[in-house]
Amino acid sequence: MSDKTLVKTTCPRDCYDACGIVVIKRDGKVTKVLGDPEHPVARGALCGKCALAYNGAWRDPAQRLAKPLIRSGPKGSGRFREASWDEALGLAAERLNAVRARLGGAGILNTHYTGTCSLLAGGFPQRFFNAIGATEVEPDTICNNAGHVALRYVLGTSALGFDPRTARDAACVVVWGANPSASAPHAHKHWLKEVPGKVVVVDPIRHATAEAADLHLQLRPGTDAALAFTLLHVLARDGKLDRAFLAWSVLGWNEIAAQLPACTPDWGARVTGVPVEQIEQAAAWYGSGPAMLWLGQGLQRQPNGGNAFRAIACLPAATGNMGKAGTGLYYLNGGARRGLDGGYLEGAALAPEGRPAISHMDLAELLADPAKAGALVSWNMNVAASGPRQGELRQALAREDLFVLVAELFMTDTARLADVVLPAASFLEFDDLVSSYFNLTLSAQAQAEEPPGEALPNMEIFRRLARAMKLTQPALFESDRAIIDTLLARSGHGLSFDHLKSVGTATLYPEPVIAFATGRYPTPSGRIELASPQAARDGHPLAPLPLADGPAAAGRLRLLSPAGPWLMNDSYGNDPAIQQRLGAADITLHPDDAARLGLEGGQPVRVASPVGALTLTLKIDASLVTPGTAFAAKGRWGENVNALFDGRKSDLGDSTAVHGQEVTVSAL
Ligand SMILES: Nc1nc2c(c(=O)[nH]1)N[C@H]1C(S)=C(S)[C@@H](COP(=O)(O)OP(=O)(O)OC[C@H]3O[C@@H](n4cnc5c(=O)[nH]c(N)nc54)[C@H](O)[C@@H]3O)O[C@H]1N2
Ligand SMILES: Nc1nc2c(c(=O)[nH]1)N[C@H]1C(S)=C(S)[C@@H](COP(=O)(O)OP(=O)(O)OC[C@H]3O[C@@H](n4cnc5c(=O)[nH]c(N)nc54)[C@H](O)[C@@H]3O)O[C@H]1N2
Ligand code: SF4
Ligand SMILES: [Mo]
Repeated sequence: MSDKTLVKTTCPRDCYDACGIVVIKRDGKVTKVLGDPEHPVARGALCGKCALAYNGAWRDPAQRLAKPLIRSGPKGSGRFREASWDEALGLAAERLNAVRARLGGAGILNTHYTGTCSLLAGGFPQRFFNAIGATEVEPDTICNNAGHVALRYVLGTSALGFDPRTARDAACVVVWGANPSASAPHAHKHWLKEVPGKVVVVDPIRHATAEAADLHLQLRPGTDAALAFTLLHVLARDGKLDRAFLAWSVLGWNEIAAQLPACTPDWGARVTGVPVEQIEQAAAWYGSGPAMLWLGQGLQRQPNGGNAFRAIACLPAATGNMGKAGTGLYYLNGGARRGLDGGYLEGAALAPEGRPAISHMDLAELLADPAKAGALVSWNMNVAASGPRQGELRQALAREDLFVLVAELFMTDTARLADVVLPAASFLEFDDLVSSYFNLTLSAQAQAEEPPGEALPNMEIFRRLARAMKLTQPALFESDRAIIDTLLARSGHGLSFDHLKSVGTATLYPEPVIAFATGRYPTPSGRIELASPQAARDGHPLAPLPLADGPAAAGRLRLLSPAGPWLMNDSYGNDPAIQQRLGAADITLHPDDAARLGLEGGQPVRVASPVGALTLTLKIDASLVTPGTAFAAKGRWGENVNALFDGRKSDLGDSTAVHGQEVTVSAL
């Protein structure tokens, strides 16, 4: 009889769902990783990609890095020799300390992001980078910073969204520029299906969530602010404004109202491509309320994404769809909602005054400059796959005198360009905490097995690196368990880690929490600031404008490259079962565009931008995209869509405008 045990843990990927997991062990060895049937989100099933990867590449000894590696061939050759931790860390410490002596801590660039979003493995290494004053390559600039900056102007915070459970009281849920069918598979499959009211999706792509919705507004990319102003025009025309709410809780309605007469449904339909009847229907459902609004991250990765966010955020303010059951706006629910002390976790107090930070959009250029960049440390991130200007970035990473240190699970494109590669443990191999950015829960990540070979969790990697560099601040050496206990104690929920491990996930509040129920907002005026004096002081328009990007220049298409269902950012591209489902890297065009370009489905095409070119297989689909727009999902290994992205910034937060990229598509 074999001895079967179960370990409850949590998926720490950058995903709205934060699924509970059950790990099945037989005779001490992990045999299967499954969704936890008792977990309210997972309901017994992982998403397709994790079901494959956690039972595939992530537990495949042939794929996992198990020993520290030191480069033994030319840069980028992929030739490494195995080394002891002492030797690898000794070399890294010597090189990093030499850069500090020459350029100061700022000469060391720190890139990190969503490899794991568990709290310690995602946050503790920041103590090290704060202590040495490294240049922070601001993680959110490659993902969601425009939205953060926009919502901080409007609401004073971007991290206090609706509690998803309040959807039971909603007559309408609008999903605007998010694609739960890929990025939040369980919210798509269960939460949205169980919403009692109407579901409206606003997205240039007809993805599975749009397909399943009551109404899909398939607008042209970058026309969202114009659509929002048109909806406001209709709401005002039909007497659906909440005058009392506007008077008490909103600053700057006059600046918005003054712009509405021109934003007629005919105008809106013309610039957005959405038929008048659909605009009217969406306004009627949203305006009748109670209505909820989910602002996606894809939406703000546009040249005017910040303005779009500010414009859309006028909708709940104008209709009073805030501060009551079944209403609200959601972008992210941050750690502070769970009482998590991020400053303590990341060692904010260790940072020197004015620690430098740059945008990912500027990384390739900075890295190429020996007078400014002496070393790059990359952990939780495959920056050679996820960052813009991929060709230039990879060339800069291969610079002979740049020291590149990578902590990874796998030999990624970035690791291949490293001087030293440190093997990291996966989430199945150490204890941690996970906090969903959608649901108001807190979960345990529990160790289910030992890491392969000599791999170590990020925390221990950076404790050892700090020691090798002769750093002495005690916070750099605090133990995992002490940090977990302190975080839990400070959170004020009375949770012990042992209890959390036994239940997997704790629901922190028994009833739905209504955000902004007091009617006060953490803005300077205490109100929702549709007109933001702070934005004006920062050199931005006082209030949002009804902007719409025009169609792509003649001969070009607007390329959207958001998440697909089978990859998780730049992870899982090395899993054979996932590769099989993905097939060849592809791009989807509308049949009108394909016909105009003389192209046929299935043929290889050359996709080019001013910064790079790629060969992709052509797919043709009359409903997925509208004419003028192309779709190619992000996240492939090897050269990928980011070879085409020129690194343009959005209007706020020095953030990525990747979905504003225009490309040409031609026969090979
Ligand atoms: N074209 C295009 N590009 C995009 C986007 C887009 O929409 N279009 N989206 C952007 C967005 S939203 C984001 S967030 C970024 C994400 O970009 P990345 O952060 O680069 O992607 P991830 O796949 O989340 O994580 C990278 C690596 O972390 C590793 N990893 C996992 N767990 C651990 C661990 O415990 N320790 C260590 N050391 N490593 C670990 C994984 O093996 C993986 O290789 O990409 C951006 N790039
Ligand atoms: N399967 C899977 N899940 C993931 C990820 C993944 O890579 N794969 N990545 C994770 C990460 S890091 C993030 S940030 C989240 C992001 O998850 P989401 O918030 O869902 O954002 P995206 O998937 O990037 O893009 C969502 C939608 O934005 C749309 N969009 C693009 N331009 C515009 C526009 O101009 N207007 C409007 N209205 N919509 C537009 C795209 O067509 C896309 O359907 O997902 C997380 N979950
Ligand atoms: S990636 Fe998301 S959907 Fe998939 S298992 Fe993890 S939390 Fe669940
Ligand atoms: Mo992201």
